[in-house]
Amino acid sequence: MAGYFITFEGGEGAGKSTQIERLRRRLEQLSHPVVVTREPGGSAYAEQIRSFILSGQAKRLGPFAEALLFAAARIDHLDKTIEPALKSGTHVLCDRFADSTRAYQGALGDLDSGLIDSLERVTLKGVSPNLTFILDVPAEVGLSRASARRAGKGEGADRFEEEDLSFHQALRQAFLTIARAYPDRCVVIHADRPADEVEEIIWSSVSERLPKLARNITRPLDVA
Ligand code: T5A
Repeated sequence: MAGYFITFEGGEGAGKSTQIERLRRRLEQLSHPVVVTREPGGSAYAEQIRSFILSGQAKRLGPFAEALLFAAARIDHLDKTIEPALKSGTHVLCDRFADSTRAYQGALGDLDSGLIDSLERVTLKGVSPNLTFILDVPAEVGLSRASARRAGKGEGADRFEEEDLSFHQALRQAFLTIARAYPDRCVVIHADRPADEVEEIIWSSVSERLPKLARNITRPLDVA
């Protein structure tokens, strides 16, 4: 018995956290055990690396070194949070995962895709999401949502929000390229629409792709 691993990807302010919370609620109403987590972060050491990266201190090391830091955080996250949950039959909803490294660090610099493949191979050791939602919004829309939310909390832009518009536009294309490369795993959701509508689209996709998740559980799941 293993849990399902579902990741949410997309540019800044695409609505990932909002939709993860809504999916968590739906799954818990059906009595499924669920863990919500995020990257970078999701475990004690990975959260420390998160603070270092998002403060902007790692920027001067360049995109490859930043990619290594994300990978280091991911190793701890997989080890301490994701794998134990999946092994115990708990479903994992993760706000960003390895696709973000490919998209962000790829869009930031000329990182050889073979290098990213190798890094992924040694970091993930075969763990791959069962399903990935790529929330797609125009870069301007996502950035304005993210900045409104941060302004509401009295926070400034972080390391990646600070990058210019052309970076965020390249990022959007990078996620769409990933979706085309992995059609069995990735579902692109046009997320520039009300959150309720996005939620319904995600739920029908979950029901279609992972039908066991859309049912109430009255006995232990067999989702091997
Ligand atoms: N990163 C991460 C890398 O460079 N490489 C990597 O390998 C990894 C893992 C993480 C940063 O690290 C980078 C990517 C990121 O820049 P973060 O703070 O976790 O930093 O940033 P994000 O993951 O981008 O999180 P955000 O909170 O900015 O975006 P979300 O979660 O996509 O959006 P959400 O749900 O918080 O919504 C943002 C605002 O929009 C509203 C919400 O209420 C909220 O105010 N909203 C909507 N408004 C209108 N319509 C909708 N449909 C809406 N949905 C949400």
